[in-house]
Amino acid sequence: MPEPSARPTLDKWEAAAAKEVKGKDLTWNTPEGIAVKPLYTADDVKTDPGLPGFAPFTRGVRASMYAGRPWTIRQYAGFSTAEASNAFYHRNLKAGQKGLSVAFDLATHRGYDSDHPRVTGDVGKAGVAIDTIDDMKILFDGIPLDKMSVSMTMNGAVIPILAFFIVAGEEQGVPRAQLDGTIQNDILKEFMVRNTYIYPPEPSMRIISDIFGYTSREMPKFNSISISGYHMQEAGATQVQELAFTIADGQEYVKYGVASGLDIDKFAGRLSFFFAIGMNFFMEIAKLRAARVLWHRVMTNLGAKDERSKMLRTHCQTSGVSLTEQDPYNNVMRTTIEAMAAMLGGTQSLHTNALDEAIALPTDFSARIARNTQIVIQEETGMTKVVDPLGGSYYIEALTQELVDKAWAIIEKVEADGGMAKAVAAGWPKAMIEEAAAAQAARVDRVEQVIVGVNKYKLAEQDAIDILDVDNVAVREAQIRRIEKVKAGRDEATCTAALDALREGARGTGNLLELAVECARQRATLGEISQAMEDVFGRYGTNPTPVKGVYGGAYGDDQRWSNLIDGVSAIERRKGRKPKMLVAKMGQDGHDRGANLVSSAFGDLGFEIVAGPLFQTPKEAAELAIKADVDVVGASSLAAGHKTLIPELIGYLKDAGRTDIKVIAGGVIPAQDYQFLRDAGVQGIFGPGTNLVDAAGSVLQLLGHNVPP
Ligand code: 2CP
Repeated sequence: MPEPSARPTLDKWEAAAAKEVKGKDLTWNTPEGIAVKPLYTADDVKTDPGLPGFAPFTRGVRASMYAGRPWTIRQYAGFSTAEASNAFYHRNLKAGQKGLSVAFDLATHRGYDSDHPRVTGDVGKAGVAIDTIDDMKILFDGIPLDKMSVSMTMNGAVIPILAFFIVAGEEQGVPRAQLDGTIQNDILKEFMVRNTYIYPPEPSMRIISDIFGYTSREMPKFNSISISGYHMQEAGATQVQELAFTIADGQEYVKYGVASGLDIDKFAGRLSFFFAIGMNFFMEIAKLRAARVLWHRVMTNLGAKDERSKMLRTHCQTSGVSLTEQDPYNNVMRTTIEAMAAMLGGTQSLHTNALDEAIALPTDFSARIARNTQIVIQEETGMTKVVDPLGGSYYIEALTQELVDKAWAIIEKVEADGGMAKAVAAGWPKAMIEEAAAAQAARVDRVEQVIVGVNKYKLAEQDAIDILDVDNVAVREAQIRRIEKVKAGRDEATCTAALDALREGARGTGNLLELAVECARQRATLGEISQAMEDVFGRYGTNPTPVKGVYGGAYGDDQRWSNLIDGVSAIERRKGRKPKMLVAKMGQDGHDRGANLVSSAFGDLGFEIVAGPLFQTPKEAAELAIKADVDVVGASSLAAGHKTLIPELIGYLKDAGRTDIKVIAGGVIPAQDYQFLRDAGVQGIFGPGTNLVDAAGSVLQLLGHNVPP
């Protein structure tokens, strides 16, 4: 070591670096507004991160962390029937997975039984169909619910699903006090980004308090909520937005729980979190550390005394949107990098995405690689042997503090507005996320942000990979047979009485989960339990409001963009009105990032956009298209319903004599399905990673105007 006086100063380093890069500014301005410098030193570290296992838990919630027990390898899965999903779980557990995580289909999420006419395209797609307690029992057949921790991603139909889970335990001989697991139960982010809500916000918040009350009393090992930022990042949020809104959501739930009469330290220890881990490696590590600091601060302010109540425990999932359909084997590297960020950030539980997850549910092959990514890190690398190995890194510590400060400013704004429920109702968090999404889309389309294989280093030709295709007609028929069997075998009078009691409880103050458990015992279906509450609460719906000017604003006087605007004007002159497009979301798929981006970009080009409501049937979408007299319908599909829903839409337009209305499809559509859709009459298909400027050129061509390349 040189003597302190002989050590080079920062000024000297700056001069040396400037000389190397000929004065180029090396500051990296990140999307969250952080100016990342090329070098960090001890001068940048303003706070002592303390020790792991001690407040404010910057360095982790356990003293020994992974040296004592590695994080739980918990792969999120579920598809088609309970039988198929159960077999998949058994195979995965045998191969080294440690905890379960159930994915439900969208019909289940939205509280519909598989025989409901609104869900023909959704049953068994993107998750498992659960209609009755019998389905739930089959799902966990041979899996002891007192030993295996089970996470269930359910928000809308959270009451019937949790009731089925409790009764499945009972009928397995496991008392509910021994049930170990987590329910997502996070409705605020549903209203912001994920959209699988059923009821309006107020009764939805009551449901959450009822679940806190019941589980804190009856199920001490069960995590009553998974407060989720994941879907915000998937929808386009920056890491600061994800962090701030997630912590603010958590704060709001605690306030509601306390207002419902619960003692904060009786339920707060079982609140858990869920974050996305994207490709900004150090930012993600710092984000998890910052989240723990923020939660500790929030809970201290809310009066929690028990340190466990202030400890942020989290699940993480590698980022789905960071995966690409193009050159998909790159996704293995992306997921590995993200998994390392999650573990270096100190996650408690982790899902690593499969390489084909940008286009379909994983196959056994892709699921194995995803799972083994975690096993290799845990068992081959020695990375788990040291607690918080990045603690004390100048950059990580400085970034952690910067994220804390930036997120805190947003949390304070939320508080000033009266809390997250009010902010969500006012709509500004959603608008902020959508603006970030539009800005990001423009960066990618303009190649300011590189995505290998998509906007740089593209393959001339690409081999198709094998993907899983679910025959949802067969799944639906099997589900309907089981619903009929369960209904035929139950005592109608006691079942009706249990449902009536639930309806009354919804009108009054009875605990909804407790009442639903009785309905589940009496073999009421998920649809019936949901409907009993819907009779009182109503069903909630909103219309999208696409952001304006952000995507187009990024193009300035770009020549191609100007050519497109000229093209739109040419069509307007010819038709005497602007070209008109319905952006349609059919089925129970609430993922609206793609639809909103298309609406924003095409709106900025001068199209008249009809932003269709979520959850339309094909018939409703066709009627809206005809009524609005659009030139083109853009059907956005992210949850695998396209092969059923889009041909039906085209059928209705044809029956109405409106074959002049062109139908295009966009979203998560595997190449294997393109010919099927073309044969059904789809005139343009835009898969994942589509450049919106290219897409606009194709649509203008479809409308009879050729835009110069
Ligand atoms: C942990 N333990 C330890 C140590 N580490 N004991 C001694 N020494 C250690 N070093 C203890 C814990 O205290 C705990 O016991 C037990 O071991 C289990 O550890 P855990 O850390 O609590 O892990 P876990 O059981 O896996 O729980 C993790 C979470 C939980 C995060 C708390 O909420 C969870 O599993 N969440 C998963 C959520 C999920 O899968 N979501 C899927 C999203 P005690 O409990 O007795 O203290 S699906 C995503 C899609 C995209 C969607 O949403 O649509």
